[in-house]
Amino acid sequence: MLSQVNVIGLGYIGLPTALMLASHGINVVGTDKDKRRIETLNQGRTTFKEADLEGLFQEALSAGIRFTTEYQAADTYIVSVPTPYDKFSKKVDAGFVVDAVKEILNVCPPGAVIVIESTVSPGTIDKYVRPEIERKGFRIGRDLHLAHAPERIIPGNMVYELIHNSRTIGADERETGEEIKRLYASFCQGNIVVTDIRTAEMTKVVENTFRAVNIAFANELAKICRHDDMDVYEIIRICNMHPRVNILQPGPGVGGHCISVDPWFLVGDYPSLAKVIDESMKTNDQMPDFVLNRIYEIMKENGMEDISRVGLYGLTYKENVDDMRESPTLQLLESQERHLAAGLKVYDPLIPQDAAPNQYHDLDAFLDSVDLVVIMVGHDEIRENMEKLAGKTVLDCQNICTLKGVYHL
Ligand code: SAJ
Repeated sequence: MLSQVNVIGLGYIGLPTALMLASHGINVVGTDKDKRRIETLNQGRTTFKEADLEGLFQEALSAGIRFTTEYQAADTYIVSVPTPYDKFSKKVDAGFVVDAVKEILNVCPPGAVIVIESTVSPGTIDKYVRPEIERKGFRIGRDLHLAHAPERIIPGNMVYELIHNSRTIGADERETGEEIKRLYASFCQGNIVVTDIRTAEMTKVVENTFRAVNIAFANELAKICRHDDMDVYEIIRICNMHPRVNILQPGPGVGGHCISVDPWFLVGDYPSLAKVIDESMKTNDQMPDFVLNRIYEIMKENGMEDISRVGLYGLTYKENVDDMRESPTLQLLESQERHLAAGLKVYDPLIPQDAAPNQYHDLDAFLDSVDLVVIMVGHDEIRENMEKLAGKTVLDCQNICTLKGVYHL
């Protein structure tokens, strides 16, 4: 049986995974190079908000999980570090993964398994990880083993999905795949499929690309419907009653560190082949500007002139999370038409810290300072306080407002 797991990278994916393993009887050490993050965890506090994370954290602490900035000697390493994309080439930037693997090679005992959990484009492990290991004189398959186990959990429901989602494990040898499957099966009740590494790499990127393309389709429909004053939500609702149609929802843009990033890997690697994907990503990326245009249209229609009397309600990348990575609100504020956004007020009930110019930390003060409210995110707290928007002009980019006379995308 596996005796020690070292989880590298304690962010949105690494931390819940480490806690889950620890609370299911696995001896886990979590490693992160960010000293402040480690200090916070060692003081008994979690580093972000997520449903049921706190309870899981307490269970893992009782089970003896440790947090450190040092890499450990362990039987299994789970690498869960960021994989951004290069803004110019659109290709995956595997730098953090390669750095983590280099550090692991300094401490790992013979026979250890390195599991890359970070999302990478197909071929990344062959191209960047294997050569690094071989350069250090290790023989893969003999001195150590490689696997890829991309995660599928959705922020906002991570703990539940860690337990219930199915997973994919890619490995060179069946035995390694089965060993890693047993490790994840300590907590995962979903199906765990074992395949090869490149297939696992590709499936993860394809899943997120499918969602990005579907959202882009919904966003394009919203634009078409706006052009001729049709109700896109009603149209999608009716279309989705067809047994083989399942269109997602239009929105003010696509954020987060997955759907707005991973499909670019395919565009970067296959520029002449990934046409639909490329156009979809551009469509999604244009949505914050589309919202900015809508703001100006609505201001004109209502005789409003002062952009500083307009407020963006919601700053996170989606509902009920405190994660602002690539958030449509931040994209809008940083739009190429930035001068048009200058002066916009901002408020998000889930963001207590200063994150944007003209940000309020109190809902009433925010509402007092604006005439036009733009609902950017569908937080429960925003839904629950909807009656406070009575009397305001509202642009609802999430189709959640129950008041009459509201504008939509
Ligand atoms: N969005 C829309 N319309 C929709 C659904 C989402 O505009 O109908 C927007 C959201 O508001 C948000 C963005 O898309 O800005 C992404 O949100 P999301 O909820 O679709 O996805 P993520 O990024 O939180 O999580 C995704 C998930 N992937 C899939 O559903 C295929 C999750 O399962 C992955 O684990 C995660 O990416 C990841 O880490 O890769």
